[in-house]
Amino acid sequence: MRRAYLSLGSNLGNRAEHLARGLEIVVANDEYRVSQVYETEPVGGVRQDDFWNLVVELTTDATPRELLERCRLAEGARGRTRDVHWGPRTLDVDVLLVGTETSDDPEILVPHPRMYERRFVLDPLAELAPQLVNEGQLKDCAGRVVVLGTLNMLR
Ligand code: PH2
Ligand code: MG
Ligand code: MG
Repeated sequence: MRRAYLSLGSNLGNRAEHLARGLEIVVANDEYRVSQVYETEPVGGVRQDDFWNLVVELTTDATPRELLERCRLAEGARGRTRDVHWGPRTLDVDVLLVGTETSDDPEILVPHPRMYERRFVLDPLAELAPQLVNEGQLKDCAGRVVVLGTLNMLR
């Protein structure tokens, strides 16, 4: 067993519901801890509404590939379509870290190659696992973020 971290984001439709339902799918039968929900300014891509983002920690034996499959299942279940690159989405789930494993499979790069540039990833990650993020990394990365509270509170 090791700790894996996934990032969930939504900025289209009922964001709390997409996050909550998606979360149920990605955790499967693993033990998990979830960060609070952060309202975050869109980074890159087209002009679009603010995202709600969170990070979940799994205690799992799943491989990066298996985790990617869960991400795709959860996105599909929430009606995710892929029309605009980095455009608005009901649910996006990305694998950030899987223990100390690295993956150079182009479909599932681990650690996530852009995670340290993104405040919407690092703030919720630091909430769950402060040892994985340092002050300098937080200072250098982009995007306004506001803590909204727990997912249960927002549903
Ligand atoms: N996801 C992206 C691009 N930009 N910005 C925010 N704030 N939150 C996201 O989840 C996000 C983004 C690509 O997946
Ligand atoms: Mg993403
Ligand atoms: Mg994605």
